[in-house]
Amino acid sequence: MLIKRKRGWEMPEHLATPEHVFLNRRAILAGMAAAGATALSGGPALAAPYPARRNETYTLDRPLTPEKITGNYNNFYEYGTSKKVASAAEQLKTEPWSVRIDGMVAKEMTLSVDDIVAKIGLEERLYRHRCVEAWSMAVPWTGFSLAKLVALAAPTSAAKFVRFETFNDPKMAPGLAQSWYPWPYVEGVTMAEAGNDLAFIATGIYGKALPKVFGAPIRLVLPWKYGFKSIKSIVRVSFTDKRPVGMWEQLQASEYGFWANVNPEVPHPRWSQATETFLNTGERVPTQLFNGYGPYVADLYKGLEKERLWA
Ligand SMILES: Nc1nc2c(c(=O)[nH]1)N[C@H]1C(S)=C(S)[C@@H](COP(=O)(O)O)O[C@H]1N2
Ligand SMILES: [Mo]
Repeated sequence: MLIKRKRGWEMPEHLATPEHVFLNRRAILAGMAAAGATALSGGPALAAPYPARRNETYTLDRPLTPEKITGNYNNFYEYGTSKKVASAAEQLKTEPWSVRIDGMVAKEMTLSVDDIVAKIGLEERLYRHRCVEAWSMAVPWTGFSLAKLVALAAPTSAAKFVRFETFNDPKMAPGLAQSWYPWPYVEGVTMAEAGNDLAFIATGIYGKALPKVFGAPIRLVLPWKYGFKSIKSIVRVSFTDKRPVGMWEQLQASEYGFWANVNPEVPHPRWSQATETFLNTGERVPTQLFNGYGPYVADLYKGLEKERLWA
């Protein structure tokens, strides 16, 4: 091969491919294709959605966590309570998959993930992720801002919240037969949160479509909130004037609330949130307010100080 594209998530963030270099490589590759070059093993892949161009707005203060770590340490309770659910999650059937958009919208609709991607397009972003259990990772998601999906859905002015729901088919996930959980997995955000550019819908990670265990084929990513808000394998997006009750809130409201913004100074009832264990290294590092995303999101919570914003 004449050109080997280095993968950004394999190197520290400061060494990752800057956007202009990436674009130049694409231009070179396109030029070679036009010239009839045959050396390209991935010819048609030039038109494929992965890897997507990186949006450099969001930068990391730590190295990316390799897939061999993040793909073997997951929370996906539909497949059990252990972190080793990757092989069980292979039962998830992602084709066909459709997402129902309903509630307070101009017109309810059902779209395939391919339709959504074709209409909106994809970009890559490097985000930190902080689980409420006090572990953390940093990963390259591919997807688009949730605001673009909201625009596509065209909610009416009566809508105040977006409610997300995961599939609920025990044939695809044995955990769903466990009746002590109030399935399906549900999560929600306010319309203002949904309109913040940081709120992201992921269809990919590590430069390819989401492996099943990460919540294929389409999931939410809210990096300033505890990880349980980032609902996986979404089948339904509803616009509503009632605050959604998430599955964890329904199960244990004293520990898991609606807002769940990361705050090192507000402990979970059973453990401190002051620090987190970085999955890469096992290193214990201080947790940051809003997981370090305060400059982007703190304004969302002005005037809401009486709410239980932190758990
Ligand atoms: N449907 C569904 N979504 C979910 C969960 C889950 O169990 N089911 N776990 C949540 C939690 S607690 C975390 S930390 C993240 C984990 O995402 P990851 O496995 O891709 O790292 O997914 C969140 N989304
Ligand atoms: Mo989590």
